Amino acid sequence: MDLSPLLRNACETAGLMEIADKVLAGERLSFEDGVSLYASPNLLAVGSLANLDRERRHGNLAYYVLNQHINPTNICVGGCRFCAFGRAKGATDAYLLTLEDIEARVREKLDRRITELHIVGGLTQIMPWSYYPDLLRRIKALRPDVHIKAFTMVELDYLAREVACRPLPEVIQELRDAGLDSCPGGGAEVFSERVHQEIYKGKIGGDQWLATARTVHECGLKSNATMLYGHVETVPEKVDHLLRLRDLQDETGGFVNFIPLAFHPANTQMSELPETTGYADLRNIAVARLLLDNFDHIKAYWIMITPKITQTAMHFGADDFDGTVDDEEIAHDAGASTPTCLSVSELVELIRAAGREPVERDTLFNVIRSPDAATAMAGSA
Ligand code: V47
Repeated sequence: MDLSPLLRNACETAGLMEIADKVLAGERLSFEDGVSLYASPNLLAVGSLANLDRERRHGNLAYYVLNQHINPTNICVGGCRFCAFGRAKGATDAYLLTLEDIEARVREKLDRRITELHIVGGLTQIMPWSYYPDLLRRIKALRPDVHIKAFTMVELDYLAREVACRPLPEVIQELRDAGLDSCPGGGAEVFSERVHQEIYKGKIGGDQWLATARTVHECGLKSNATMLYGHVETVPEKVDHLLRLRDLQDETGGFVNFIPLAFHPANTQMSELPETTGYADLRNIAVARLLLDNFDHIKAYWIMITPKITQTAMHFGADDFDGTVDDEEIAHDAGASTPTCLSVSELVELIRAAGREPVERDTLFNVIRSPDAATAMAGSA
C-alpha cells in the first residue's frame, strides 16, 4: 500500500511524513507522534492517514447495533463538574427506577428487534446490592437473547466497595451469573490526575479505572473505553490517556471499542465552556484510530457529535456508528441537540449516504446482517 500523490504531498508539507511512513508500515506511533497529530493544522492529512488505517482494517464497512439505553437512577454522589445528569438524593428531579419500572421499560420495546441493552446509572447506596443482580435477571427473563452491556468501571468499583462491600472479582462473578455480558466504556474521562482533581474528584481517577478494567478483563468480560474531550484537558494529557489504554490492551486484549466523547457544557458546572467543533471531533477520532493500533474498533457516537459529523467520521478513522440508542439521557441533559433515537432504516440510510456499506453487528462485533441484507432491511423497516 502506498500514499496517493495528493496525500504524500499533504504529509510532506505538514511535516507528517515520518508518521505516514510508520502508518504505512504498520508500526506503532509514539507519544511525540500523538502530540504532532494533534498539533498539525492539516486535519485532512491526519484524517486521511486514519482513513487509510481504517480501510485496511474494515474496508468499506461501517457497523451499527440495535440497542436501547436504560439509566436506573440519576442519583449520584460523584458530583462531577462536567455532568448534567447526576442529582443529589432528595433533589426534586432525582429518580430511581424500581425493578418493576425497569421491566416496564424493557416490555415497552419488546416488539422491536434489539440485540443490546446499555445500562448505566449514578453512584448511590440507596439500593441494596441485590438490586443489581436482580435487575439483570429480570431483564434476561423478558429478553433472554439480549446482550446486557452494563455498569462502567466507576460503577463496578463503587458497587464492590460501598454497596456489596465485597472483593471486585466476586461482585463481577455474581453479576455475570445474573446475566451481565460486557461493560460499557464510560467514566474514564481523561486519566490525568490534574484533570481528576479539577473536574471529577468525587469518583475514581485514572489508575483505579484502569485497575478495574484489568480485573474485569481478567474475569473474562470484555469492555469498551472512552475519553471525554473538550473541557480542561491538554493535548499531552489526551495522548497519555490513549497510550495508557493501549498499554492495558496489550496486557489483556479485553477492550472491544474506543469511543471519544465530546463534552457538552449546558447545565453543567462548566457551562461557560464552548461546545466542541466538528474540526475537534474529527481530529480526536482520527488520532485515536492512529494511536490505538491494538483496538479493532473506533466508535463515532452520533448522539454526541451529530449524525452529520458521524457520517464524515466514517472517513476519518471511525468504523462504528453505535446504534438506535433509544432514550439517551446523559448527553441530552447536557444540551445535546441530536434526536434521542434513530430507526434502523435511518441508520442504514445515513451510513449508505456517507458512502459506506452498513453492517449490523452485535455488541462484540459479530456480524448479524451483511451489507446486502442491511440494505434490504432498510427498505422494509
Ligand atoms: O461516563 C458525562 C460522559 C459517559 C457528559 O461503551 C458526558 O458503548 C459529554 O460512556 N458531555 C456516558 N459527555 C456515555 C458513554 C457511552 C456512550 C455510548 C456508548 C458507550 C459504550 C459508552 O458520558 C459518562 C461520561 O464520561 N459524560 N457528562 C457531558 N456533559
